[in-house]
Amino acid sequence: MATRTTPALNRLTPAVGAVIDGVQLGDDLDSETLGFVQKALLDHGVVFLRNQQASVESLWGFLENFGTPWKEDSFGSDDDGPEDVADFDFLPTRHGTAIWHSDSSFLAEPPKITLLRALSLPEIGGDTCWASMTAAYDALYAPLRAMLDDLTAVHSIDVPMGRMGEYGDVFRANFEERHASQQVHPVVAVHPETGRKALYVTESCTNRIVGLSPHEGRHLLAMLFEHIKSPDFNLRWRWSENDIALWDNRSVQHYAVPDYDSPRVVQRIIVAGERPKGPGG
Ligand SMILES: O=C(O)CCC(=O)C(=O)O
Ligand SMILES: [Fe+2]
Repeated sequence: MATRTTPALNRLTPAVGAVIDGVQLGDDLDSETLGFVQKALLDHGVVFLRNQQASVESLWGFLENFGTPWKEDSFGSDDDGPEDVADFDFLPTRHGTAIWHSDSSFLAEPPKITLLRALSLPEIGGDTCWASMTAAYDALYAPLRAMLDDLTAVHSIDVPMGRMGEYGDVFRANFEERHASQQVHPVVAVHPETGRKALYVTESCTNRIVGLSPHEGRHLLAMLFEHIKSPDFNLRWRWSENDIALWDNRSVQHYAVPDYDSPRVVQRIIVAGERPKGPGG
């Protein structure tokens, strides 16, 4: 039977983020409530739902409304199911995600959506920040936006893996069996559903702009990386157990603050995405 709810939405900042109350995520949402969540995600880039108790199977079923779910670390294996989603402690890998990024942008087809549920948290610390790449793009001077619209950039797994020390080597070995270590993506990606433009270069993975000299590219990227960190475009979420964050990697980036040294256990599921397209197609 479909679950009947009265959803309510509270925005966190003008640029990014909203809390949804009155919805228990799962595979039995009625179509109106599902549409409410889908629209909120498109409108606000990241949505938060508190006290979410649904089973992993049921969350997986919920995500099937958005596309094809994958387990958190598969980087595109063919036959994931909810039984593959293991509870994951971020403690050992926390420095790898303490840098602004959009998930796995080093893939040809990066995941479009990520779902994270906090299971067990440090007493303090371990907040996560999200920033709107649409707002960051819109805030740039028009001639600069026009220039960026025509550029592409190289995203490489080497940069984040280097930050993860010994864990990086294990990830890289598994990854390289299936994928090239770098991809070229547009600097400005057009969201396939909203048609809005968003900056799509990340401090985590983007190491070069195609066609620019090394010093031009380095300085342009440094300027953009500084720009997207502005508090004008971002929020900081203080987690409680059983919070779910659901975000759209095509319109936001995130940064996990590594200021904790006790276990921080989550469940994480991603939804397969498409190759990003620039304004020129
Ligand atoms: O630790 C976190 O809150 C988020 C880590 C991260 O970057 C991710 O799950 O994609
Ligand atoms: Fe991430």
